[in-house]
Amino acid sequence: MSGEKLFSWSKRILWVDLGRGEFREWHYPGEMARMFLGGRGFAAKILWDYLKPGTDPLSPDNLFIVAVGPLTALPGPSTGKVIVAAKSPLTGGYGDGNIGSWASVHLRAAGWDAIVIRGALDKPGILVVEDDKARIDSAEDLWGLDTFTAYDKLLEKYGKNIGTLIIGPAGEKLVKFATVVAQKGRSGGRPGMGAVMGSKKLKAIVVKGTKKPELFDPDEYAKFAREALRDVKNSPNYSFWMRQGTMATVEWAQGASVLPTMNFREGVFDDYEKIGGMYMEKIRVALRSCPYCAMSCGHVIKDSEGQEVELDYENVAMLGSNLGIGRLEDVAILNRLADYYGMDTISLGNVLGYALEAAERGKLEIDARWGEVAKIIKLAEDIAHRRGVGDLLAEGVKRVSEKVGETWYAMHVKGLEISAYDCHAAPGMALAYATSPIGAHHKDSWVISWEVQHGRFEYNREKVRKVIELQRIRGGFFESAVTCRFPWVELGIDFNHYLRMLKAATGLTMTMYDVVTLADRIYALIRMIWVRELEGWSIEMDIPPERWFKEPLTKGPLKGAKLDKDKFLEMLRMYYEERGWASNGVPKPETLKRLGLEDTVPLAEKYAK
Ligand code: PTT
Ligand code: SF4
Repeated sequence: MSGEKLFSWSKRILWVDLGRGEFREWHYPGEMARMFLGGRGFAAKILWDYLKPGTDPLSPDNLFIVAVGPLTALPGPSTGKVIVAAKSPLTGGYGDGNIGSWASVHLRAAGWDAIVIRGALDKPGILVVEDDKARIDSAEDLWGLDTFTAYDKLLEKYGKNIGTLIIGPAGEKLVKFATVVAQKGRSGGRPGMGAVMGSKKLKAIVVKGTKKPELFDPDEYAKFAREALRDVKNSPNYSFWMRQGTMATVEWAQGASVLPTMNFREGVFDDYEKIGGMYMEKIRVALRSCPYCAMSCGHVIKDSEGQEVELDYENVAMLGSNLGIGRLEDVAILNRLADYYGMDTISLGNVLGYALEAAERGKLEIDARWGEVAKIIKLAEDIAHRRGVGDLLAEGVKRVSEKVGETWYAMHVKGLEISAYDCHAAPGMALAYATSPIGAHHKDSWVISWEVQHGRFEYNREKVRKVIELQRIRGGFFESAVTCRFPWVELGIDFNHYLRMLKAATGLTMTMYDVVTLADRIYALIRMIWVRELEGWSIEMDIPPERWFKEPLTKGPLKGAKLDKDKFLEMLRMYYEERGWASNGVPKPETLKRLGLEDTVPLAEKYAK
């Protein structure tokens, strides 16, 4: 099996041991590609097989994984994406993120499907991968620099035609929600992937490749890619998308009463128009995108300090309405600083929101109140540098709330902060957050728009199935094929385009049944990683924040709305049933066997109840 030829996959993974200065090429078995596809699937498989159980996420033994998939960086719709993954220092469980980056293109061109990095350097360094060769260069001159300056210096040193993954001061200082920044304004790895790089003293990864992936049927692939791209351009949503991208969600979220406001107290914000897509359109100065994208969504404005910033809905909602800041140019400063220092905007918005609320309640001493831009900016900088109270806030909202002693308004699941959709009146979205494989993130199941249209106050099996359907396609397929999901999500191109492109690229025929099996396998494996790393599991891990059950909305058309705990628990039980997991949320041994995950069965036998 290991001698078998594969198409599109290079079948090569680069293993790097930073401590020993060793570089090893691993020809993984073809079975791994068929069972896990790439990206998140590979990351989960590698972490399950090779991460020592109980590893401290910030110790040299953690594995930092960079992975592409069989559709990554092929000429097709929005394919320039890469996954970063590791055991998360924020949650203690599985963590990953998806970044638009030239590193994706160069990794494919260098002929690697993934890089797995173990160990730690004594002094700051850069992992440089040039086609088959890898080495460590010194980063002593870059350590301490923000990601924008470091990016410019890397281009100066290695040339413009490279892919980069960089950390900023937040990653160096082990801020628990530090991200990896690809190029100015593209950042990912919410659950502290930047801190894992920082703990390894790895300032950056630079990749340069000159080859091309070999495809099963290049002509067929080109034909299918052209057809998909034609549908992107012909989508009725295309022109509005090009005007506002994800920023249109501000107005939508306000209309649906889900715009996070004042630490998710409310779902409407009086000044929403001042931070919305319509306003952004008027002051936009540029449009940027990830590599290989024909539907660019990086809308750039000038912030209050005159600096250019690429905006997205999540960033603007979490650093705007959630903090009571109603001026887009001010919000943009916080967005820029998060990219500049390498911190996750969503977690930053949450931890700042929590701090402002705790201060208002007299539980935390900080010199800032809702909407006080300059003071909030100072706090954000203190977090990045772990100065003063910033050192505590850098630990993330779960740990901060435990220290403060008020946890019911700490907005997280499993330690990962909630992204920008309030769920007082959205039990389906609350379930999506509760069961996301990395903690509260919308990326696996953005069920909220469907839910708002199809009965938001219902707690039923149809909704549970919708959450799972989206998790399978978004979290299972797109994260493992590693290509942007927006052409499908936002422009509605037919999902079959992807299956056709995959077949032509790899020769692998995948039906929807195979997609479901793949996704369920990856989900079950990730859950088993959590079970192993946490030494057990409790249903409490899948419960959304208490605020949504306890305290109703006090404003807007949905005033009085809150979640019903009993009904939510009933939905969670349905979710476990649909997935073939036991009533405590651990996959049942028979489910794991059916998915081909036999080596996880003994652990499930111990913990599934
Ligand atoms: C993603 C999360 C998101 S999801 C946003 S905005 W979004 C935030 N972006 C941040 C940012 O910017 N800077 C920063 N310092 N922190 C940030 N944290 C937040 O991170 C992103 C786009 C977006 S914009 C989305 S939805 C889609 N996400 C995809 C995904 O997850 N998978 C996939 N196959 N395709 C996707 N396409 C879209 O990509 P995380 P990016 Mg980001 C600046 O990383 O950890 O996955 O969390 O990567 O290159 O900026 O593209 O309204
Ligand atoms: Fe990147 Fe946006 Fe294009 Fe997706 S749609 S590849 S996130 S620019």
